[in-house]
Amino acid sequence: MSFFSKSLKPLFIVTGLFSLSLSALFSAHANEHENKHQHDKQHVHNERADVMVMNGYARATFALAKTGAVYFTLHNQSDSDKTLVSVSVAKEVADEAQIHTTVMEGDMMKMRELTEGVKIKPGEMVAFKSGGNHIMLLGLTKGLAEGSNIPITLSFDNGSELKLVLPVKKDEAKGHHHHH
Ligand SMILES: [Cu+2]
Repeated sequence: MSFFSKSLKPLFIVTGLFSLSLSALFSAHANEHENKHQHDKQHVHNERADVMVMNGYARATFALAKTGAVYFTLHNQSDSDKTLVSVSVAKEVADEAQIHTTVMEGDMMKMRELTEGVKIKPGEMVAFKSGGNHIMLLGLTKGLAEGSNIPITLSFDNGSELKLVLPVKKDEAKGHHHHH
């Protein structure tokens, strides 16, 4: 019995520290993580861009949050490369929108701005999701309330723009067990 408690205790502490540092990391980015299941689709088609946006939404935040994340899948339906070069957000919502990616540095997950954008090859689908490429909203004016909508504009290298109004949704992964 005493052998058990001796050998189990250090393991427990290590696990606790790990999840603590993880949550500290993610809260810095308004929990830019999770959200795996989404069922309702929305298709916004723009003739000039020839890029379709699917499953777009912004993740709901707490009222005082300063950062938020937007996710969607882009489908290039044209026969030439398209690069998402920048994203802008309505001033009433946030100061700025950036294209981010998530990289591992050692055992740390970090966010990086993709200043050259994200290229989508003809016929290809690129998902912007938690733990990967995503759109980061910086300087939120009042957090993102579930059920509201946010206007954002995607700009492509050929000068075309996609104006979207995306729903704000709760992180569905929350309250569930973590699946890997
Ligand atoms: Cu980010």
